[in-house]
Formats: sequence, C-alpha cells, structure tokens
Amino acid sequence: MLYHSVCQRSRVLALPVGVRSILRHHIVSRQYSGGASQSSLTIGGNTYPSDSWTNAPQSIIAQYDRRLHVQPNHPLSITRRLIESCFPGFQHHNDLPGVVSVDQNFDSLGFAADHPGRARSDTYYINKDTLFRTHTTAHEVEVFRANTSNGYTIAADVYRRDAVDRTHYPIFHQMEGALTWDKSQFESNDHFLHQLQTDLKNFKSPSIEVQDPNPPFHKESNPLQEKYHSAIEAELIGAHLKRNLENMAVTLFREADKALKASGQEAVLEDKDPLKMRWVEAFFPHTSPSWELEVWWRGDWLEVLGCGVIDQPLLIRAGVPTRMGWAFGLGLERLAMLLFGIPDIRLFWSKDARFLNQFDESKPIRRFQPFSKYPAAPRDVAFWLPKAGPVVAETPATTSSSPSPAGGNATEPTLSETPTFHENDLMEVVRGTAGDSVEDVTCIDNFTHPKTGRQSLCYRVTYRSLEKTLTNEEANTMHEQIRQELVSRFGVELR
Ligand code: FA5
Ligand code: MG
Repeated sequence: MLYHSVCQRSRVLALPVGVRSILRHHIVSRQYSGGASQSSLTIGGNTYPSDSWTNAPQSIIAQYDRRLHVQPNHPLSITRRLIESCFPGFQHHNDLPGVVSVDQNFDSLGFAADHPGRARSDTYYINKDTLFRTHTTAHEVEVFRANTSNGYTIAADVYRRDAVDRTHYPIFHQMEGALTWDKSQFESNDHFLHQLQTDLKNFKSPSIEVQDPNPPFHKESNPLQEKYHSAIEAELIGAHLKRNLENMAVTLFREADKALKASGQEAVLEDKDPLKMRWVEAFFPHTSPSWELEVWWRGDWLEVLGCGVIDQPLLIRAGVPTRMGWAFGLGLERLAMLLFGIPDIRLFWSKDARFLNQFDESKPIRRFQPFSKYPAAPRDVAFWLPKAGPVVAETPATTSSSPSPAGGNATEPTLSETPTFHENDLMEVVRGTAGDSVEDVTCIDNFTHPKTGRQSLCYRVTYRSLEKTLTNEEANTMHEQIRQELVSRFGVELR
C-alpha cells in the first residue's frame, strides 16, 4: 500500500546524473520510432521537418482530424452547442487547426521558460518550434488580434502526454471562452464600471449551492494586476466571470438531471448530496486573479474549468490594449461524461453504432445506456530501471490541482529535474502497442533495493476492450510486446 501511494505521487522517475547521459542518447535515438526516425511528418496534409524534439507518435497523428467536437450528433458536439447557447452574442470558432507554434502555445501567453508543461514528457512536439496544442488558449492572442467580437468561444481538440485511465486520453477537447470590454468605447471609466454593475444586477442567482470563500484577489496567492487594473475593475470583472460560469454549469446540470429522471435510473444513481459547486484559487500564466470551478459529482470534487481576469500584457501584445476582460477554459469530455453519464473517456472515440446511435442533437439529452461490459484482463509488468539509485523529481499526480501542460495549479511550478524516464513514456508504449484495448495503467509497486539502491517498478495494465471480449492470447500478445518495447527503448531489466 505504501509503495502504491509513493508511486502514485511520484510520476516523474528520473535517473542519477551518471546514467542520464547514456540513457538520454538511448532515448533520443530510439525512443520515438514513430517520429524522430523519419526526417519529416505529414499531419493534416502539411509536412513538417522532424528533429531531436519530435515525439508525436503515429497513433496520435492518425487521430488528428477526427474533429469529434463538430461531428453531428456526437455527444461532444451536443455538449459544445449547449455551452455555446449559454453565451448569446459570442462568436464561436470551431475550426482552428491543432498544429501550432511553441510561441502560440506557450511564449505568447507568458509561460516561463522552465514551465513543466513545455517538457517533452508532457507535450507532443512535431519539432522544436511546432507542437500539438495543449490547450485552446493557444489561439487567444490571434483571436484577440482579429478583434471581431467582444465575446468568443473556441472549441477544439487538445493533446497531452498523460496517464492511461478512464478519465484520461491523450487527445481531449477544450472550450475557451472570453469576454472583453473596449474601454475606449465608454464615455468615462465610471460608465464602464456602471455597465459591469448593471450586468451583475441582471444575473439570476444560481439555483444550487456555490461555495466561494475566496477574496476577489489576494496580494500573495491570487494577485490583482496592480499596474493595469484598479481593485474595483478586477473585482467586478471577476464577479461577472463567476456568475456567467455558474449559470452555464447550472444549465448543464439541469439537463443532466432531466436526462437522469427520464432514464428511470434516478433512484440507483443519484447522489444523496444535492448538487453543489465551489471556487478554488488557481494559477495560470495568462490570467490573474485566477480560479478553478469544481463540481460535486458522485462523492468527489471534479475540476471542470480554469478561468480568470485576462493578463493585460497579453491583450497589449495582441494589439488591443484598451480591452479588458475575462477568459475561461473547460474540458468538454468532463462535462459530457457528467451530462450523458458516459463512464469511460475512450467511448468518445468509438465508431461503434451501439455508441453513436444513442445520441441525437434534435432531441432532449438522454442518458447513455452501456451496451455491454466485457471482462477485464489484468497483466503486471515489473522491471528494474537501468542503474542504481533513484532520483524522483516531485511532480505530483494528475489530481485536480496538479501542474499541467497549461498551468492550473495554485503556485507557479518549476522543473526541478530534467527527467529521462517518465511514467508518461511507459503510457506511450502501452498506447502505441495496445491502443484503446487498455482501460487503465496503475503503478502497484515501487521498490528500491536496500543494498544496491536499484529501483524496481511494477505496473498493472488492465486490458479491456469496449467492443469485444479479448481472448487470453490477445492480451498476452499485447503484453509481451509492451514488455519487449520497454527493454528495447529504455534498457530496463524485466523481473
Ligand atoms: C488550461 O488548460 C487553461 N488554459 C484554462 C484557462 C483558459 C484558464 C483561460 C484561464 C483562462 P487546465 O490544464 O486546468 O487549464 O485545463 C482546463 C480544463 O480542461 C480542466 O479544468 C479540465 O476540465 C480539462 N482537462 C484538463 N486535463 C484533462 C484531461 N487529461 N482529460 C480531460 N480533461 C482535462
Ligand atoms: Mg486545471
């Protein structure tokens, strides 16, 4: 149990300096056979030169262009449209391409040079200057620069190297939303403030409990942008943001509730606790003050979005210095899972008619009816890391407040180590080999030999197809392939 929790917490497994250079060479030359071994990559009809940063595997490239968020009758598209309807008058951008520059994804948003989101362990690079966007915020500067509306949303596929389990998939969908006011259009600052106050008075108060113990901003933990915003401006913009998002969440919950009642499953599934939400302080390089909204769902707090008052230098860089306002970024899968009762994130990618035929955008939301649950086939793989003495860089697990390729935790993170073997590398091997036949990968043992100092890890890979029963032989074949890949890519010694 103890090993289990240590393992859960320590997701970055770095190696001692002595072996690092050897292994790094090993990794650069052999790890990413899907990318770096070719001199170029073709993605969505465009060709990009590859280099030592390339780590985007064919399994990801092959899924590019599925565009689930605009596929008619797809649950992600239905969820997107429902959220769009909560922001009347906004422009909706749903076609922005997923290959972006490092500048768009990080630099233009003020990400520090050593932000962990930039690491190759977390982000899919096409080459050193080009990557698969890790968040829809990558398009904020260009959309602000175009300056065609006060409010907008951007829905799109985003890509992150991450864990394998029922709520994580290397491609998911986000929706960005922003509203700004052009202060040069107001007669005076008082007129601008008056407008915000009038809007605020007109908001209905949400019909469910909202916990918000946070001050409008906090000198240390959630600062006001003192150089650009007055206290009252930050306070009113923050309140405007929160009321908009609370109302959006209530709209979704109401639909989810109706669907649950119509399904007749209410008595079995409904929480004893009434619905509630809470605001927690957060950190994003591109907003300040910042918060995350969490909802109480099946006995736990689930983070659904990050948001805040837009970083004024970002708006200045975008050529709209007189604008001021708020932005948010939410996870479409998280909300769609909640809305339809979809239990496994892999299902969104299913081409199985038994899944797709359950959704109809012209009808009220209906709860998803699982068509079948096939048996799980768990297999363990245990191995020694190449040499003695673990160095564990403390990057916490993907909890609601962990660092992510787009910021999001309460304090600004820094990279303490450059890891050479990252748990995400193992996840990648599993995905590359077994794809959607794997439901979950969990570290079940992390052991350091007391005499030699060598580190041993054991992972449980749970094979379970969403579409058929896997035979023992099929599971064994995939598992053996994974074991061999781990040896050839990382030089581990199987136990
Ligand atoms: C961001 O990506 C920020 N760019 C959001 C933002 C935009 C903040 C604009 C401020 C202003 P974060 O990494 O927390 O933040 O992701 C935002 C949301 O995406 C999360 O709240 C969650 O709902 C969803 N999300 C994040 N990671 C995953 C994942 N691996 N799988 C599914 N959904 C995820
Ligand atoms: Mg977050």
